[in-house]
Amino acid sequence: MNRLSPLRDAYEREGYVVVRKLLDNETLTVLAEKVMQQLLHHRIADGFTHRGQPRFTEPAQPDADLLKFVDVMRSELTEVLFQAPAVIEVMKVLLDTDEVFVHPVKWVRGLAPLDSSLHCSPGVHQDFPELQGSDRQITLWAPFFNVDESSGSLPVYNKKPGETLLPLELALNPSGWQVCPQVLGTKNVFELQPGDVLLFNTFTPHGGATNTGEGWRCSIEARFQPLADPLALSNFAKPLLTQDWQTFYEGWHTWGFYWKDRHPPLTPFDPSWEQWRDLTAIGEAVKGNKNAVAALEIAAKFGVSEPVRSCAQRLLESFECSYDQ
Ligand SMILES: O=C(O)CCC(=O)C(=O)O
Repeated sequence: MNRLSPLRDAYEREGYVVVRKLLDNETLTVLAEKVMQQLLHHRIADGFTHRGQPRFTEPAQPDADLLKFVDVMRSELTEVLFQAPAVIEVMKVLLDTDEVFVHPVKWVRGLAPLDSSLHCSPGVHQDFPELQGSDRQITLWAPFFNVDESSGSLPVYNKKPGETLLPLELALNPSGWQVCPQVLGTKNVFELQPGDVLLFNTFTPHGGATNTGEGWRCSIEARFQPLADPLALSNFAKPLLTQDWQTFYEGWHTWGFYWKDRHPPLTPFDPSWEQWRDLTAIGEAVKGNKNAVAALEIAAKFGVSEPVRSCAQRLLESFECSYDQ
């Protein structure tokens, strides 16, 4: 493996790197058309903006299901896109390994304009606590249509060399938390075209994209790691938005269950971090911190034990009462 690769040096130094024109254009175009078809079908786009993004139109009813791109995610082409030799070659260089593993779960996201009813943007976070397993995991983030800072390109932040987990604070975003702004290094945001990718390490802070344009920022993401590194079992448990892998892979010809006989050593998911978040949100809510509301909603729904769920629910209700007064 080429240890002196400039790409690898840049990745190791910054925690991220942009690679232009990496993804297969034909495959990406077919997937982008599927994204557009879904937006048109739901009547939340009506053509393209001058920047080349699907132009946003308000839905009759704001509904979170409009942000679920099941068909695109279930398409075998999403797998074809990331298993491509050119992509795997780059991963081999960045990971300094001959054997790369592509995580089975891929995400497709639509980020609606900031002032719209469907705007929903994850705050600045690190991937590791949710994904666990290998500390060398790489996230690949790629837009389906042109994107720049104002139309929602994903920001990545520098951090100090060797730093792993960064401190969190409560925030009113979909996860309820964000990395404390005071520990973040420089913010970096790139103008990207279809085919370009942003690659970053599992500890690299990223998120908080803002889309002040008129269009949808639509993106796809996948994760990669050395085959020999550990993988948390939760990454295999279930596909996103589909009941099980059998259903997910229905109709696939080549890549269905590609991981069955070739996957990293599996490790249990460590729930202590999620439990810490739920209990801290409860503790802060008791002290009257209204920034705990989003984290409480998650604790009320997904908390590990019934007392945690009901306690979070009661606190939420007490906040709602105090808002009413
Ligand atoms: O697309 C976004 O705005 C967030 C993406 C993200 O959090 C990720 O790729 O881990």
